[in-house]
Amino acid sequence: MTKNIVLATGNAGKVREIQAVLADYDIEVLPQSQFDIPEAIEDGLTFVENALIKARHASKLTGLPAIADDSGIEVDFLNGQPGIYSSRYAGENGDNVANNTKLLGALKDVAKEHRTARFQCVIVYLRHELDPTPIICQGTWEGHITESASGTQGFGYDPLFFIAAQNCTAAELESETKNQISHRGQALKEFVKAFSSQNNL
Ligand code: ITT
Repeated sequence: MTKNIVLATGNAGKVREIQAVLADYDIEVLPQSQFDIPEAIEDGLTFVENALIKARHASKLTGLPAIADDSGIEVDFLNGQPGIYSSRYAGENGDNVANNTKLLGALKDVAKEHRTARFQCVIVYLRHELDPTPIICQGTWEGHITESASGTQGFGYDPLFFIAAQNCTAAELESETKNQISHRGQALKEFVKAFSSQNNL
């Protein structure tokens, strides 16, 4: 039987990617925009805490199982910032262009070998609001920050995130390729494994 799960994110880029990966499974992923859910207060200090907060909030308000994604980019030259604050790096409204402009400015004149960075993603699944054994999966994607934006696919920092193995930015990848290799793709693969075994699929 198809399982209805609320997807606890207001980020359209995440919704696209998570729905695309989970489309192959017997899971109906319902974006939280279909429900009248106010934003959760993300006051955790880790991706894990924030993902749990968002999943619990959505599950509480819908009565459904919930998946949440908390993710961000760690830049080594900036001692791991913006990290959990990635969406709010240039201000509370989460403006991608402003975030990218701020990041390029922070790395102005920094040599390529010092521009290393990685995307982190934590996916959390709760069977219900008070689930004491959440499924928690993590993915990491290594790259470096370019000196200018390139590409139109994806979202967020993708136009600045260069992956040596693909010789292009994440925003220049086909969405299927990004979903196979990205931090989110890796975390979702783990999630599918754990979810399948929990549900005897
Ligand atoms: P929700 O909390 O509603 O899920 P959000 O965008 O605020 O949406 P996060 O707090 O997890 O989510 O912040 C993640 C930010 O990290 C996101 O807004 C991007 O700026 C960046 N990010 C995460 N994954 C990314 C990806 O695959 N490509 C580009 N940027 C990404």
